[in-house]
Amino acid sequence: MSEGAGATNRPAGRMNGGRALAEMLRLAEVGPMFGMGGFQLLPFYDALAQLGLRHFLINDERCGAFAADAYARVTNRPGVCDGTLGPGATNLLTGLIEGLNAGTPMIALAGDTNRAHSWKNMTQECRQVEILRPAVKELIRVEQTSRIPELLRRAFAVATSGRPGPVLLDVPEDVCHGEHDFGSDDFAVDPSTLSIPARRIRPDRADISQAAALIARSRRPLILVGGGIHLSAGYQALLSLAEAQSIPIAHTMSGKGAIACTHPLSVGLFGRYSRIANDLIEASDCLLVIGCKLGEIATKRYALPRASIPLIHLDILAEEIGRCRPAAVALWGDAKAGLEDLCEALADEARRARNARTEYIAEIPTRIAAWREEAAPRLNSGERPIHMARLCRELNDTLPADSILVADGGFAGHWTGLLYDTKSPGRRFIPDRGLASIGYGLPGGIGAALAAPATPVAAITGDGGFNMMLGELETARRAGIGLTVIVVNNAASGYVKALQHAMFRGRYQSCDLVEMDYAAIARAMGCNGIRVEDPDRLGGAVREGLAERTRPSVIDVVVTRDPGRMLPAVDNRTAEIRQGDRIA
Ligand SMILES: Cc1ncc(C[n+]2csc(CCOP(=O)(O)OP(=O)(O)O)c2C)c(N)n1
Ligand SMILES: [Mg+2]
Repeated sequence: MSEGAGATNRPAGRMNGGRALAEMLRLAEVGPMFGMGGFQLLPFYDALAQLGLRHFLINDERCGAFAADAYARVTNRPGVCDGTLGPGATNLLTGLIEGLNAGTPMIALAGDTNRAHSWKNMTQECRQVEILRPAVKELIRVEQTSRIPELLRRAFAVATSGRPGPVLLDVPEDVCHGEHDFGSDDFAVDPSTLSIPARRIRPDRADISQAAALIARSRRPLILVGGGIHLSAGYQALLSLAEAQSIPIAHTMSGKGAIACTHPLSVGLFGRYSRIANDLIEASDCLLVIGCKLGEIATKRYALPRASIPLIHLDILAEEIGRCRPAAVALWGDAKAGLEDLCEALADEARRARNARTEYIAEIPTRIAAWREEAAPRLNSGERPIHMARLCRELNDTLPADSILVADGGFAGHWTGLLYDTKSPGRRFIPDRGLASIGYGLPGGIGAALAAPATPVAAITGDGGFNMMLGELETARRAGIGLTVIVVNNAASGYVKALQHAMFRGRYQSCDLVEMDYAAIARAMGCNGIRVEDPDRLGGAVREGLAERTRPSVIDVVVTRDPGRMLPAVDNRTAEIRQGDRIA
């Protein structure tokens, strides 16, 4: 193990478990942490104060986990969150599963009962270890104060290796409050485990040759990229392969930013909603799937791609390959490493390949232009209530190239997934597609804004998702961040309402919300609040929000209430589309 930068900075001597936790996190140079205290972890909180580490009280531990997840996605360093015994720990659950499914490196701490009294109906006690275990990549129960540094070291190694994920340290009260004489060697930190990607593996050479041969033979190859490209930071390798071989790139919601959406080889989102990418998939003769699970949304509920199209599947998790579609060639390895190897294996072919694919590549601007023309009335719509496509276009026009957009689970994520354009490669569009919970937008925006204080950060969320998390506006204000929250106000649990419209002939149940003025609510909470009903005012409102650097802004956007016009396009789960519905 490398000595690391912190080697001279290690503590030694008698200290309690909470202090040992905080010292290790200090040495690991973690960023701001998110949690809510309780008796069990108070020595940890005390140590945070003494060491001057940043920790934010959050109003719901789920939000702490969401904020830590977004922090990690922006910085590539593990996000840290904590919850106290019982309800604090169980509230972490949803956020941890988001991180588990999305491959986000996270360290979570949960206080647990004093073992002298466990199972005697202690207040807040529950079987939290069993509840949380399947929600994380590894759950480590800490049984001795003396082992805290070692097990936290293990937590970082697990969180950042392979497909990254959250690791939970379950810390009994007596372990946290108990003391031990530590030596400075106990606090060794392995710097190579503190950020992702940690330790790359390369696919097998023979498999690379096979994949290269398949690509070389193909006339219409297409790259389908998922969130794994961000975890691997494989942007340059992806671009090199695509440009050298003339292979267009389509992305999932999580994979957006693999290549700038504005790049000529980007064909946009594929799956449930698509501009031109689904058509290109259907016409392809070789699909190269990179860091992508090919789950329900990416495959339009397993309708895409046709089984006859050979598929090369590159993934860091061997068991993910072929799960939903058999792979003609399985490449087990890191995305960047695998793309570099493919690029090298195909280098001699590059000129011939580009020549052979000239007509294929020339189709793309034509197809995009046709799509743009067809979509123009929506993208430029002046209608009131505001059209979602117009909102997305205004975001494209207004958000600077280096800005980050966090997108919540409802229409906010699906519409921007389809229509929002990143202008440079990188993780600048952050949707919570791991578990697709609503409510991620605001806390995710907090995590992203704290991770990139100099960067313009906006979060787009539904009104339902915002209602769920309203309390975190207080957190955002207390943190003094210039986060811009865009509320897609359709006075409904809109996706549900749209599905009830399409599938149940408008028999609506439990999908309407009270019409609220979220700008007024924001102002009452000491934030900037702007309500926008006129689409021509959207750009100015977003610019005003971004200009606020020390307090959050809420832009309440009144969008369509008509459930027949809410979906970005036909959702192929709905069998029936009625006359008058817009099917994008
Ligand atoms: C925690 C959670 N509950 C339920 C759902 C199912 N769901 C998906 S979209 C949606 C509608 C959410 O309403 P809102 O946040 O207002 O977004 P809208 O669809 O109206 O844009 C719901 C309930 C979910 N994804 N997450
Ligand atoms: Mg809504």
